[in-house]
This record gives sequence, C-alpha cells and structure tokens, in this order.
Amino acid sequence: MLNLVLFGPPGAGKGTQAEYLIESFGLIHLSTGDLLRSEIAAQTELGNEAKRLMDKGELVPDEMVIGMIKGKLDANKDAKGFIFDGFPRTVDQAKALDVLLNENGTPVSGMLCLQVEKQELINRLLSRGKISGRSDDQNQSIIENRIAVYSEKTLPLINYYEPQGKHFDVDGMGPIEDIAGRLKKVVEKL
Ligand code: B4P
Repeated sequence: MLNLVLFGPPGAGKGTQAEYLIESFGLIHLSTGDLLRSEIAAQTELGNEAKRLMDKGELVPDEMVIGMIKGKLDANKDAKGFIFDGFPRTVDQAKALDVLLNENGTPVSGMLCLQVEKQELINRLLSRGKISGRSDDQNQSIIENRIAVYSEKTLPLINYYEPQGKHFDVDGMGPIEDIAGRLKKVVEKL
C-alpha cells in the first residue's frame, strides 16, 4: 500500500497536485479541508464549529479531523493507498495517523513537502479567493495568520518524519505540470 502525506503551507498546491498523484498512482484522496467544507455546507454541528475557526485561519481541534479520517479509512479498507492532503497538521495528528494505519499494517510511505515562497503563497490564495468565495482566502491578514499557524504548529512535523527517513522536499514553484513531474519522480522511488 502507498500512503502519501502531501505537505506544505496554505497555497502550496496540495489540492492541485493531489489530482495528478491520484491519476498516476490510483490512490484515494483524503483532504481534511474538503471534508470540513462539506460539513460546513451541510450545516452540521461539526461544520458550524469548524467554520468559526477556519474563518479566522486557525486549525480545528485534532479530535475533529482524526475522527473524520478514521471514518474514511474504515470505509475504504480495499484501497491501494491514500493521499493525505492537509492532514496531519500537528504532531498529535501524525501520531494518531500512525496508530490508525498500523491497525491495518500499512505505514506512511513518505511525506512530500512542497516548498513555495511566502509572497507566492499569498498571491495564489488571494487570486483563488476572487473566484472560489472561500472566506479564508479573501483577506490578506487571515492568509498571513494561516501561514503563521503553519510555521508554529505544522512545520514541526518535519522533525517527526525526518528521523524515519520519510521526509522529501519538492520545489513547488513554477508550472503545475513541472511540479507534478517532480513529485512523481519522488513517489516512484518510494
Ligand atoms: P485546506 O483546505 O487544507 O487549505 P490550504 O492549506 O489553504 O491549502 P489548499 O490545499 O486549499 O490550497 P492549495 O495549496 O492546493 O485547509 C483549510 C482550513 O481547514 C485550514 O486553514 C484549517 O482551518 C482547516 N483544516 C484543514 N485540515 C486541518 C487539519 N488537519 N487540522 C486542523 N485544521 C484543519 O492551492 C492554492 C491555490 O494555488 C489554488 O487556487 C491553485 O489553483 C493555486 N496553485 C497551485 N499550484 C500552483 C502553481 N504551481 N502556480 C500557480 N498557482 C498554483
């Protein structure tokens, strides 16, 4: 089984590149951002609580996203593997993912870290905000808070995967197809 963690700051291109990886490797895409936005659209209790935090650029509680991922893993027991997009985002989420995957004897294969300059991240998210209607993409100070939360709470995950030999940096600047080619080369070696 191939289990990929697609990692990087907000706007690094995780959602975009996940589409190429699905096509190349036939994996199931699990984006916690997309799952949370479905809950918001359905106006569930979980969705309403998530919206309050996401609109400020803060992370939602670990238990919330871990529960959603567990449900999806249980529902896809025959999968060839998964792309985890935007998850894990904290060290506690990474530990919980290891426990969930180890129950099936299928560890994380690699963590692919997209590297993009800060001004490029802000430009990408502001342009998406103009067309997507995503409230967390509309305002530069919320975007900057998301990037700050990433540096404080999510970036330390590199120190979790690096000693396991699972951390791979990939240049996330430039044309989308070129980045997809770089990612594919790394995944083929896993
Ligand atoms: P996400 O939905 O994961 O949003 P994101 O980090 O902003 O990245 P996204 O995947 O959408 O953007 P992408 O890089 O693909 O999370 C939203 C919120 O949900 C979080 O802030 C948090 O509150 C909450 N959340 C989600 N998961 C959580 C978790 N595990 N724990 C706690 N809270 C959680 O792309 C951005 C844009 O760039 C796109 O418009 C794309 O078209 C463009 N783009 C991509 N590649 C490009 C390139 N090479 N050149 C030019 N543009 C490019």
